[in-house]
Amino acid sequence: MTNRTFTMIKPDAMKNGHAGAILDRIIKEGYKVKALKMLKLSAEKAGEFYAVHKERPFYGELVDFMSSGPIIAAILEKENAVAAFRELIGATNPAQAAEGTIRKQFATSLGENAIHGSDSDENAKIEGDFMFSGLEQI
Ligand code: 3AN
Repeated sequence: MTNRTFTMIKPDAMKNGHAGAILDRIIKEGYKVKALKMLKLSAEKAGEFYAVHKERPFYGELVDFMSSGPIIAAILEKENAVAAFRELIGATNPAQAAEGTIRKQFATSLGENAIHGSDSDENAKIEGDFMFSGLEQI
C-alpha cells in the first residue's frame, strides 16, 4: 500500500536555514515528492488552514506565526505515508520529540515546531488540495 501525506516546512525552520536539510532528510527517508512550492500564507489563508483549531487558546498565535514568513509546502508519497511521516517528524512539543526526529533536531518550541505532517489520510487529501491545484500534483 502506497499513500500520500502533506507537509509544510514552517517559518521558523525557513528563517533558521533548515529547509534544505529537512527536504534532504525527507527524500533520504524514501518519500517521493509529488508537489512542492514555496509560498507565504496570508493570515486569512493560515486561519482557514487551521480552522479546526479555531477554539483553541493558541489559535491566534498559530495563525500569526504561520503567516509570519515563507513556508515550503509539499505532497509526499510513501507506503503508509501519514503514520510513517508523523513518526519521522516526532511529537508536537520538541521537548518530547524522540531522538532522531525532525522536530528534535530542528524545532525550537511547541508553537514554532519546524514542520507539519497530516494526521490522517482524509486530512492529507484536504490539506494537499488546499495548497495545490490539480495541475501542481503529479
Ligand atoms: P501537530 O502539528 O503535531 O499535528 P496539532 O495539530 O495538535 O499538532 O497542532 C497544530 C499546530 O498548532 C502545532 N504544529 C503547533 O505549531 C501548534 N500548537 C499545538 N499545540 C499548541 C500549544 N499548546 N501552544 C502553542 N501552539 C500549539
